[in-house]
Amino acid sequence: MPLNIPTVPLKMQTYPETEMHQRARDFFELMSARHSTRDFADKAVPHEVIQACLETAGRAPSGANQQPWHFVAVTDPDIKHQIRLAAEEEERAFYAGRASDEWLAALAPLGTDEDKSFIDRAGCLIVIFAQSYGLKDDGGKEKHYYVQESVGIATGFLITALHNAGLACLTHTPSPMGFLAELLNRPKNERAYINLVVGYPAEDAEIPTHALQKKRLEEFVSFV
Ligand code: IYR
Repeated sequence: MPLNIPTVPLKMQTYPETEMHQRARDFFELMSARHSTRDFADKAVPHEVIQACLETAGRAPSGANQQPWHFVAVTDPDIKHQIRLAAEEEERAFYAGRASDEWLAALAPLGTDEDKSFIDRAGCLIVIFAQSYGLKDDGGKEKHYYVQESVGIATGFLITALHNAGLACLTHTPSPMGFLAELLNRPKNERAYINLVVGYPAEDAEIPTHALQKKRLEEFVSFV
């Protein structure tokens, strides 16, 4: 279909149907084994692997292709520790009253609490920022579209890429998260979106059995 804009051919691999089935099932198996964990090994993660996974995140679709995201990969133990301390301060307030009883009840099967010592252990934090608007070279603002959706999709790409590479992660969202932009000196157009804790899983890493309770396809899909 000719478009009246500059174009290039879409170079995308397609497969015979039997191969499609196999690939779809294999990918399901791979992703079914992905779970958030808080049990990380105290071990550095290879920089090149993090970089390649971030490249993958950067290939996510976004509103008007504006790519309204920024990722800060933190491996410096001192900065990680500062982030841990600031996060624990918010989490203490959260568990001591900021969270509603209904919220705490929903979290009960996960066994979470204000202890975020895994931030010190995990090799890397990838702090994901959403750019509510863009900053033009002349200092002006550029409106961004579908920011939350775009950054959410890029985060999904990243989590998938990390799992594919054999790294575990946890989507940590202390609330409020303003301290992350402050500690990492991010510009005023950026809001922290998720603190993604990344690392090798500990040898004895566990997950709550609750995590295995996934909805059956019929419960979350309709075919029309
Ligand atoms: N931020 C808190 C609470 C928390 C909230 C949700 I929603 C979770 O899925 C898990 C935890 C914490 O990290 O402990």
